[in-house]
Amino acid sequence: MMPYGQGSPSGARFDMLVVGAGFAGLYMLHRARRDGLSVRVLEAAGGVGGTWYWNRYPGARCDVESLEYCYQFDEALQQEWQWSERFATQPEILRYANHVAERFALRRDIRFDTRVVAASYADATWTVRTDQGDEASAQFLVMATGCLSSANRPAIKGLETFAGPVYHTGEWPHAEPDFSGRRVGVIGTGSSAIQSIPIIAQRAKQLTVFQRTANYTVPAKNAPLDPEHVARIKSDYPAFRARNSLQINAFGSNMPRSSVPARELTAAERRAALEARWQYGGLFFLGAFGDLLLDKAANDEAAEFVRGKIRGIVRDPEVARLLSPQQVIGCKRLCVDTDYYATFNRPNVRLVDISASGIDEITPRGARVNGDAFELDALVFATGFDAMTGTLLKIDIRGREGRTLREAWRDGPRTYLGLCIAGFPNFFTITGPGSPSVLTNMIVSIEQHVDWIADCISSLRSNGCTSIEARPEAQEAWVEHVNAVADRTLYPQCNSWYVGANIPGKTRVFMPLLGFPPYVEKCDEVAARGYEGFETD
Ligand code: NA7
Repeated sequence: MMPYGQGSPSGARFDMLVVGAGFAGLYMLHRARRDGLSVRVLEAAGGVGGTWYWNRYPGARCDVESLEYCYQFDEALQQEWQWSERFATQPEILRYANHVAERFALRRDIRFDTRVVAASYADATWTVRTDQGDEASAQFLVMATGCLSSANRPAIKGLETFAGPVYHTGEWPHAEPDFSGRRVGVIGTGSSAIQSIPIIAQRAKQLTVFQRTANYTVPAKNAPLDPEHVARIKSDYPAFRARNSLQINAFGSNMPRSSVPARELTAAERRAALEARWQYGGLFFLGAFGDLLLDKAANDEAAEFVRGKIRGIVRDPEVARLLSPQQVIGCKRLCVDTDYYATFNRPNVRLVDISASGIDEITPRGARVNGDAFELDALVFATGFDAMTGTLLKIDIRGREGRTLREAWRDGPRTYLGLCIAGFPNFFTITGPGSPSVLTNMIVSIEQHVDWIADCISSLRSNGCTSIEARPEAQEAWVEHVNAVADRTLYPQCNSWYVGANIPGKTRVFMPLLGFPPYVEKCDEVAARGYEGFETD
């Protein structure tokens, strides 16, 4: 058996156990340790970084600007770290995560290569079992397991017979596959596919893209960061952060969402607004109108604008038609790309429409669709994740009286504030379902959750309490609130991973909560009212 971190025996007891050493787990460890708690982090991977450890596929990059996609809890850290591009690449973000781990001496309290398989609560203690066959226990258990950390590997007939290598973008090998001279197939056209396809197309002899649903993507307009822009931001970084935290998605104050609804603009003004944001690049496109995600007519106009761009870029009209999405724009996560549509003008790239009935089967030499055979040497699944709940439900989590999380969430996830679950005392989820999480700059949401959890534990301790648990009625009201907010928007209309539609059999529920600023206000208010909606003991 391996020790838990340096010098700690297996089976040891801590104040807090944290599952995951991505950005959430790293900051939770730092903050809880600073508050005087004994903490251990258990991490399945061989290093820190979470999402950015696993998603090493070619072209992987963040779609939130690098000056915002980083911690703000330490002014010296945010001043000293130098980002090189507007949107950081995966290797640069992973270097940053390692820098943070080094700078705050975090590794000594992290046990790597250790997957948590079970966690159960009894006698005011959480006991966690790992795939290394040992256990540890703690008063508090914090799940920092990420929202997109369980790869979705669809069961396609014959897959096991394929003669070549099979990859998943979310579990990319450390040794970069060599696609030169190879015929590569990519399944999926979500964000991971849209980032990797232009690069794979440059490396492979031939690239075949199997598309089930066309997706909207806007240009990143990525570029090296201008030192003057960086200096301006860094001259008052806290003020920049404060402006961003007032945005609905907790980022993007440099190009805020318009407050003007589309119907109050002339046709020429609407087009100019969309064109300006297309040229600016990135997710800001969705902020062109105040009601872009509220009003179908406003949304239709933005969607048609993108389809017009596709027709202008892609030379073959039939390929342009197939690449043109028909659903509401933005209700599946908008993608941000570099040269995605133009890649389909390359002679070595072909698009296969599988919207009617999917891939019939994988054979040793390729894939068969509608009776047509496509010869392939390597297969890339860019098929996404069992988002937000997948990783939590894979672990056998048992709360009071042995009740399992799987049972508690049979009809979809139910939480109070996306932080706690009735029946699961002293158990916290960082960026859990029911919190703004994936609709925001994740690092901002992570810091807000970690600080809330740490403050909550400090408050419990100073009041002589040992446990906290969400009340069922507060949880029910919260679930209703999350749904009511989503139902006022166009978000629930698509078959997105936000509603779990990408996973066969998953209960359809809109999982994240829209609106960072009111959410923060609510969390602060709950705390100020002595943890309203919670039972403390
Ligand atoms: P996504 O966005 O979930 O995309 C997955 C893609 O894979 C999407 O095009 C899916 O089509 C497709 N897919 C999923 N299952 C299948 C099957 N069985 N057959 C064919 N195609 C399939 O995952 P990503 O990794 O690209 O991005 C995840 C997030 O990471 C992204 O939103 C950013 O926040 C960063 P569908 O649309 O379901 O028809």
